[in-house]
Amino acid sequence: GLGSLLLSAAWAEGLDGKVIGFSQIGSESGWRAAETSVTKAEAEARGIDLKFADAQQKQENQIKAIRGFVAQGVDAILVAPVVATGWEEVLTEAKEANIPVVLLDRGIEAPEDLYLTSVASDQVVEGRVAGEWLVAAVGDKPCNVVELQGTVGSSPAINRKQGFEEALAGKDNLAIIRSQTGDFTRSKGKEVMEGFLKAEGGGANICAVYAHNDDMAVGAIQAIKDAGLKPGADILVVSIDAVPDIFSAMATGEANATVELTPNMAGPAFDALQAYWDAGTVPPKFIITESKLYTPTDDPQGEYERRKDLGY
Ligand code: GZL
Repeated sequence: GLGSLLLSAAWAEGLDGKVIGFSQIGSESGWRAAETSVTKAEAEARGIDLKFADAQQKQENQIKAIRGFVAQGVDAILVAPVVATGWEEVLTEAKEANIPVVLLDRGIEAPEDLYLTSVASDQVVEGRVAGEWLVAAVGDKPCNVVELQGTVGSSPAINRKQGFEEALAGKDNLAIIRSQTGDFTRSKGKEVMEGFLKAEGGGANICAVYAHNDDMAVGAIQAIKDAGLKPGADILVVSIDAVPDIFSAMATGEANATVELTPNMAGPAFDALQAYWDAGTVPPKFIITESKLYTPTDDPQGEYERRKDLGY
């Protein structure tokens, strides 16, 4: 009858007309820019009215944006939390307003009832996959590694460091001799790598650089070339994200390995919200996306082509 027809129409309606706020960190990296464009496309495809707020990598701007979404009475809030701490107060305000929160691509240290679910990779696994690749690549040769960390206090920086160190544990031919944040950006990654090269005999003492994201690796590659060395050969380059430009570097032998991070965290987030609203389905607290290793033997040119139009 008409009732069931309306019900099925409502079901089919899905998220059409829903107003969802998105507190995005900024556009510090190519990967972040791709996440933003993919999220907007996913929202568009579902008829969602997405309210977008760019925080220029400042937590206080994210907190302001979330407060604004609560005041607006949005239906849900997506947050990519720039750092792991300091969220309890504002997320409690969202909870008290009965607005579900979904975390994207980074985790937080807070009671789990403050968010409906979190869509992210297992960042410890990412660091471990990167480390295991380097261990296999160097065999028993001595190898001094320098590390470009992500944003201080962010879950990826903490977890990717932990995973990499786990992979190197017990391998006494490998040592992390310098480690500093490049804040996930190309320019800072280049600047910090320049400092490492100067401090280590122009790079003669450095066998590999591990960057917590490809953008810092691309910056480091430039610094290595400026120092007259061959990235990918004199100094191995391993990083995370699988952005198009790291595949270009692989195609010219200037990068050696990356661990893929999908920019599409919003798709699973929107699906979880739809099931929650339509059927009361409570999602798992953590929706983990895949981490896949890519090296120059994996058709880097083809991988570049597949990714170049996703908004990186
Ligand atoms: C990881 C994500 C990181 C990317 C960087 O999930 O938060 O933030 O690896 C980005 O490129 O800056």
